Amino acid sequence: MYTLQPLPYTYDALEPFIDAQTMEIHHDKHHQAYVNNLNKALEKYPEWQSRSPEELVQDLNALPEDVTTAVRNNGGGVVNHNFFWQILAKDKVFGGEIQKGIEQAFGSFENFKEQFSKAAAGQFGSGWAWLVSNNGALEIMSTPNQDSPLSAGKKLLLCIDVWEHAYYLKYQNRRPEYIESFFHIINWDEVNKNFV
Ligand code: MN3
Repeated sequence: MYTLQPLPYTYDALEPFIDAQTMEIHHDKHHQAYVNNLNKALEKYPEWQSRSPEELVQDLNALPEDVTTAVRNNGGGVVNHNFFWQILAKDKVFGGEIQKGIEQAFGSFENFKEQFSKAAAGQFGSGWAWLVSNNGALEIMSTPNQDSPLSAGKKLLLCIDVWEHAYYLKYQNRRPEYIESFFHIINWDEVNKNFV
């Protein structure tokens, strides 16, 4: 059975950029629900339960057809949130190999920020924006719902959750303001580790 990965910090660790109440509900209710629903989806397929959620999402087409959508949505929800919590932290400094990579791929950090913010703001409805590595090439992409770039064979470097549950309590409909805040809480140490 899959279990909820604990938050790597306290609920208030990202204040004031993301408020404690949002973090608590987001992790303990929303993320937990994806875990519960993934368990429910694979109840009658014990042979699949030994795969990590990441492995399931990387190989959706191998799954029994009647659970593909449930695993795509809920396995995706599990892996996307597992990953998202890790790349958030306050007071981290932009630098290292990822700085070189971003400046090379996008010309400047400002260009990267602009393109990434556009992808995040422009994702219609619920979804995510990502910085991924496609065989070593940095790319910005967005995905709807809980679709993961892992399903398309990409390596995850950085992401933002733009579901309303990620920001509505504090920012209401002001998604661009939430995206601006996100840039204050990127854990560049983790992003550098992902980039290796
Ligand atoms: Mn979420």
